[in-house]
Amino acid sequence: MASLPPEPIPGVPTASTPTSGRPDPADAQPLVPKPDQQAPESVSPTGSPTGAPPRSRAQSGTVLTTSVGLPLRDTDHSLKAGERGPSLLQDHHLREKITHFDHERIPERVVHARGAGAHGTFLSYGSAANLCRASFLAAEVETPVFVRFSTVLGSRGSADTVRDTRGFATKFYTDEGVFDLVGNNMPVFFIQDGIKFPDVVHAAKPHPDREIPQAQSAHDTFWDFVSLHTEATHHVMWAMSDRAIPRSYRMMEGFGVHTFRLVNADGDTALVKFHWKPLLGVHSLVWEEAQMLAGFDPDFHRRDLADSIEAGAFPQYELGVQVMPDSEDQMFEGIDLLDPTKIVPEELAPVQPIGKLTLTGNTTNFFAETEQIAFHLGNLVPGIDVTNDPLLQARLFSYLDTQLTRLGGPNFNQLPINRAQSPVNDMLRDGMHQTAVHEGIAPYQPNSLDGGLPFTTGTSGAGFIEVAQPVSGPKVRQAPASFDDHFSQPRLFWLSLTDVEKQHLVEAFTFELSKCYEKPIRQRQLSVLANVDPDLVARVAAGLGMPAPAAEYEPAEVEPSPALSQLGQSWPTDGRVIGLLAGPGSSLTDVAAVQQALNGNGMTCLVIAPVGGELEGDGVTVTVQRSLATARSVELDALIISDGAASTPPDPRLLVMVSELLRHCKAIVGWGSANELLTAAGCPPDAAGVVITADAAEIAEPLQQALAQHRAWDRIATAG
Ligand code: HDE
Repeated sequence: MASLPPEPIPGVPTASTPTSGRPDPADAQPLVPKPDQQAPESVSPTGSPTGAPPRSRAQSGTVLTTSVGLPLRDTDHSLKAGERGPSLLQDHHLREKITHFDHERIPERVVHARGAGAHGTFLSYGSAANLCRASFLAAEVETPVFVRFSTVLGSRGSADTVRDTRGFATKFYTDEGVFDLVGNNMPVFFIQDGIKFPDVVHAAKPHPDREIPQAQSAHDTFWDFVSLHTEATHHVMWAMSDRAIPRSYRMMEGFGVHTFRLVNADGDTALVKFHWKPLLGVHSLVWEEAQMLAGFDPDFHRRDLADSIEAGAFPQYELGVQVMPDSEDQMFEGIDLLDPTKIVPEELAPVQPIGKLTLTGNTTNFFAETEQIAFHLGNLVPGIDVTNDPLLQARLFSYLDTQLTRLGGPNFNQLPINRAQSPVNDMLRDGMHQTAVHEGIAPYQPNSLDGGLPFTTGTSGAGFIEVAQPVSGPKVRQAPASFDDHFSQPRLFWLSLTDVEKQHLVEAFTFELSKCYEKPIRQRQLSVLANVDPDLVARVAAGLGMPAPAAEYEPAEVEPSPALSQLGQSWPTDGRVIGLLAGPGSSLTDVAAVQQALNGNGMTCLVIAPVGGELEGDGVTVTVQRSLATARSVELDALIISDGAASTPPDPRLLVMVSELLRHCKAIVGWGSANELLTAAGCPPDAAGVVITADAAEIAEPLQQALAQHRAWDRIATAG
């Protein structure tokens, strides 16, 4: 045991350990990348492999230079007229350094500004090959991808765990060009027509006068908008549910939201909805925990993603499609497939798996990759086409347009992270930040001077073909009558949840509406909820201390969809974060054995002790990863209390930790004297998800069982 090296602390900043002295130029070595990092593929701006190592875009050499390679003798003193004199205009290094710094920031995304990204691969099962001719969906094809997860409302520096929809955007670098699947973790959207997007975003963003609240929907303008646009009700139900506070990006579903049209090699079409299913299951935080995390660790989701990739617990998701016939009316079982506020319940059209995404690499440089990536719904490949969903149609315009401001010109697809990994031969020329060096003199079509290049694919069948969908009708600013049903699916969602999930939803509505100053807005939203369900509105109204209004419409007859609930199954425990409490009285042999067993099982076990440094004894050294000054319960999925870990009386910070874990329904296991700490913290002896064993060897099984359920929800009483 003593010969094993102590377990590392996740998130170590660099590949090599620094020295405590001042670095000596004589020892200069080129920078070594961290093993968990990946970089954009080395292709030219026009998609040709360069053969250069991915690191060739990083800085080279060991000497400080200007941006054009002039070696510099000093960078701490500006050039002055005498030691105490003013700076000289001729100091090029000063001006270059300051000028570049002055322009380091670019506009953040107008929505989805806060995000985290990772590299990975998509392995196609081939099961969609009969539906779709896209080459990347043929059997066994592996396609490099980059995924960016995001919140919607907050600014770039806002907290990760706010109540919000999450973006789940994937760029597939296929051999037929880039395909972007730009989805969310909720399958429906607030509005049915993209022309309202600026309005809903203006309502949801902070109030323009004081610019508060940040990254929140709990304010008057948001609820004003959604109570006046009742088509938002379905998305609002999802946003008030546990889906809006995911435990991890690794544990949330993704949805394409709109209906897409797939085309196979014979030209047959089908309507589909895309789904990402996380292999770890769909899991959420509880609201108090999410709020605490926003303060204790605003980077919680970003850190979780990076740390798990670093630890080799690679996040995985299956891509699946719900397949519906491409009928003339584009309806399925009475559901309008062009209405993005509607789902197709999985019980009516099962999600058929077509491939698996594995995230294997962290970014080398956040700005170059996560910030500069530019998604666009119009990045399609042959075999995948759009439908007439009016939300989707507006997005086709927006995603290209927004990059012109954000990335400063029309050549954003030449940024390394956006480059296609297949041949690019466009006739787009020049513009700000052009990095391709185009050859030839005839960028027009047809031409005879450049040998006719580039040729279109014509009728060869290799190119992208828009499905020749017939269109007709008068020019109108109107929605179809089928878009008028705003309440049946919110009701379907409500009725599909378990009692605990319903309770959380009621609490979320109550919290958010309580934050609205204006009573008429609260009243109006209660009237909307009355049309969803009488029990729901009664419970929210009770929490607000207001009378529950009567429904305007008869509640719709709907069949619940069990697939919408997150609970009731067992899930893998990979990448779960476990705190292991140790103290001067603990057997370090046991502590080290437990930590190594958990880490070996794909979890991350953090040793928590009264102070930092190392614990030594029994011939064993254990690195302390969190001291009581830095450890908080919200970072953990479960706590293990080793025998002898707590002093008598226990440190008050431990009592806080245990009581938070209990409130948040997290597993607590321990051995030996662990009971004493639990009793001191007021833990009932029969609390669900709490197990104390006689010795260390017995804790693995109860811990595994508890974690597989995610949380011990039986601990809370529900009204249901
Ligand atoms: Fe977006 N959306 N959106 N959106 N969206 C953007 O594009 C927009 C919508 C989504 O990680 C912007 O590059 C309009 C639905 C994600 O970089 C912008 C409409 C869904 C991301 C934009 C919608 C999404 C964005 C901001 C209504 C789920 C982050 C910066 C017509 C299916 C992508 C940017 C990333 C980002 C416009 C509605 C998902 C302004 C006009 C529905 C995941 O172009």
